[in-house]
Formats: sequence, C-alpha cells, structure tokens
Amino acid sequence: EELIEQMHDDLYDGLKDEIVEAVNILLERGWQPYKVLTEGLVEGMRIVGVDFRDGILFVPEVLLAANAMKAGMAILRPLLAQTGAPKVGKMVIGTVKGDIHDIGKNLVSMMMEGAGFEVVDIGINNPVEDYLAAIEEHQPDILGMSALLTTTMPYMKVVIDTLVEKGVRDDYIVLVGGAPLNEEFGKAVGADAYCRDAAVTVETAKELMM
Ligand code: B1M
Repeated sequence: EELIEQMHDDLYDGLKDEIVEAVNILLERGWQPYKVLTEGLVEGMRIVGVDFRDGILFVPEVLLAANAMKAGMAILRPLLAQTGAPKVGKMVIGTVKGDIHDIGKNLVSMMMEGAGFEVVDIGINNPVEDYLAAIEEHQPDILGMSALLTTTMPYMKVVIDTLVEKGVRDDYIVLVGGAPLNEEFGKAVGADAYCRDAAVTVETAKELMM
C-alpha cells in the first residue's frame, strides 16, 4: 500500500494534517482502525525511533512526529473504544517520575478501553504520591506503569515497594511496560507481569482478572 509508505514519510516529517488525512482515507477504504494504528502510526514511529537513536533526528523533530502521531490516534481512539461491552475492570495508568514519554501509554489506554476496561490515565512524570492518590481515589483492579528510559524504569520498584510497605500491594494487579523493560525486570521489581505491547497488556489484564 503506497499510502502507508507515504504515512511513514509524513510522520517522519511531522506533517500532522497529512497524517490526519491519510488516517481518514484508509478508514474510508475500509481499513480496520487497529490496522491503521499498527501498520501506519506505530510502524512509522518505530522508524523515527531508529533515526533518533542514530543521531539523524533530534528532539524537536521527534516531537513533531509525536504530535502528528497523536493527531492520528485521536481519530482512532473513539473507534477502538466502540465496544458497548460491559466494563470488565478498571485500570489506573501513568508514566513514572522523570519520564515524559506518553505515546505508548496512551496506546495502551486506548486498547484497554477498546477491550472494555475503564481507564484512568494520570499522565506523565508521576511520583509515588500521585500513584497512591489515584488508586485511593479510583480503587482500580489494575495499576499500570510505563517507562521509556533506562534511567526512570527503576522507579517502578519504588512505587511497588511503597505499596508493599503500606500493606496494599496485593490489592492490585500491577502491570509494567515500556520499550527498555523485559520480563526479568518485571519480576525483579515485583510486578505481576511485564507487557510487551498494548495487545499483550489487554490479554494479560484479562487473564489476571479471572
Ligand atoms: Co525519547 N527516548 N527521549 N522522546 N523517544 C527513546 C525512549 C530512546 C529509546 C530513543 C533512542 O535513543 N533510540 C531513548 C532512551 C534511551 C534509554 O533510556 N536507553 C530516548 C531518550 C534518550 C530521550 C531523551 C533523554 C532525549 C534528550 O532529551 N536528550 C528525552 C527524555 C525526556 C524525559 O522523558 N525526561 C526524550 C524525549 C523524547 C520526546 C519528548 C522528543 C519524544 C516523546 C514524546 C511523547 O511521548 N509525547 C520522544 C520519543 C517519541 C521517543 C521514541 C522515538 C519513540 C517512543 C514512542 O512513542 N514509541 C523512542 C525510541 C523508541 O522507543 N523507538 C525514544 C512508540 C510507542 C507506541 O511505543 O512507547 O515502546 P512504546 O510503547 C509500547 C510498549 O513499550 C508498551 O506498549 C506500547 C504500545 O505497544 N508499553 C506499555 C509502553 N508503556 C506501557 C505501559 C504498560 C504496558 C505496556 O502498562 C501496563
């Protein structure tokens, strides 16, 4: 599909209007929202990530790409959430302290909503106090944490250790995710599971809710 390649280029160039247009065209052509998301936006951002790592793209350019991706996601969000199914559970999710990456977290939120979960998104750069306040207020079944930096991912252990100290760790299913994590890390910090991507998060959440 030519349009998909064009989308990757437009995302790379941070062209928000073009991304919005391409998403709408693909939907009109009958593409499933999930397919537009994964093959268009997520794949495009993966390419951006490679060139960011290699020093070909810099923060301002990546921010533009992220903005364009968010504009595309905004169109897909209601479509992915259209389920009408009864709520299967509640999740509080946020990116940990020191970390402002939120695209992956937003994607997880969207997919969880689409699967019938109620999601309370507490945003980025959350110190332990914010997680505690949110779970107290919303009484979720699941606490989700996201980290994209090797320097911020250890903070997940701070949050989980605090839950243990307060004697409430076992009141919640704790799921962690983010590109630099792995299964071993998830175990080491005391999470119930590491989730590789948004789809795996949905599967894991459903499994652990049973
Ligand atoms: Co950042 N950045 N960034 N960045 N950035 C990375 C993460 C990096 C890998 C790039 C690189 O070098 N290749 C690198 C980290 C290196 C490391 O730690 N080892 C990096 C760096 C270094 C930085 C800065 C330090 C750069 C600087 O300032 N010098 C800085 C840090 C700022 C901070 O947080 N304090 C920074 C800033 C930024 C931008 C602001 C420019 C922008 C973020 C915009 C935004 O999020 N609003 C940005 C971006 C966009 C990226 C890359 C290119 C893309 C991340 C992304 O959105 N991916 C990224 C490179 C990469 O990962 N390839 C990079 C798409 C997204 C769909 O995937 O987030 O992995 P992902 O989420 C997946 C899964 O991981 C999982 O499901 C998602 C969907 O399938 N998942 C979860 C994620 N969270 C989950 C939570 C769950 C479950 C699953 O809970 C249950």
